[in-house]
Amino acid sequence: MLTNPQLIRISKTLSYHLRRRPNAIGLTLGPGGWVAVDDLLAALAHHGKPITHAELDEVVAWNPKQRFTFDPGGTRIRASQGHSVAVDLELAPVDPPATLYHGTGARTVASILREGLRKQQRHHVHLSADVATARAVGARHGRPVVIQVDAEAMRAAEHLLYRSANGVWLVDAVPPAFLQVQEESL
Ligand code: HQG
Repeated sequence: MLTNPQLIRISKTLSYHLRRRPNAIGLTLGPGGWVAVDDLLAALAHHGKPITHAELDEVVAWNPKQRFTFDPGGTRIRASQGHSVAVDLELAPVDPPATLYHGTGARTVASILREGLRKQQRHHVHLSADVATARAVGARHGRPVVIQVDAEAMRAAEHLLYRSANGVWLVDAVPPAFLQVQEESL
């Protein structure tokens, strides 16, 4: 059994290499962002960050945002979202609920309303299905402000929206016309 600090530390290592810097430990993400579990464990061991298969299983099951997914056979693993390396997650576009939410820090709101939501370092703009999650995401960037996204209108305008295995909504960009700041955020 891993302790909480160990779970967090391993989780951060996995996020880093499965989303941002696979090549730092000699890995290449395959189609869909998948890597063989055996390759991942060998690469981590080779770079002084050894974990056992059982520990990997424990971290994947524990992760509060279910950030990592095994394929059905359990031989491959990937991060469900949040990548900054070029990767095609091979997700199919899904019809979104009428409204989605984006949480951000108060100081970026003006820029977002002017330019729309941009993906910055990540591969997609991340949207949440509920206000509470959006607020928690926003709080990582200062005083949180929740912005409503008219997902229904985006879909009608042929924008493609995707949902990751762990329920995060992903889109290329959101133009300002589809954005509205939640009144109670102000
Ligand atoms: C902001 C976490 C100025 C955007 C969470 C955000 C999420 C703009 C920041 C996931 C802008 C990017 C993603 C514009 C967007 N002008 N600022 N035009 N457009 N921004 O971390 O959405 O822990 O890349 O509002 O749960 O905060 O990684 O994205 O503040 O799902 O698993 O640019 O990260 O998941 O920041 O978070 P991020 P995010 P994990």
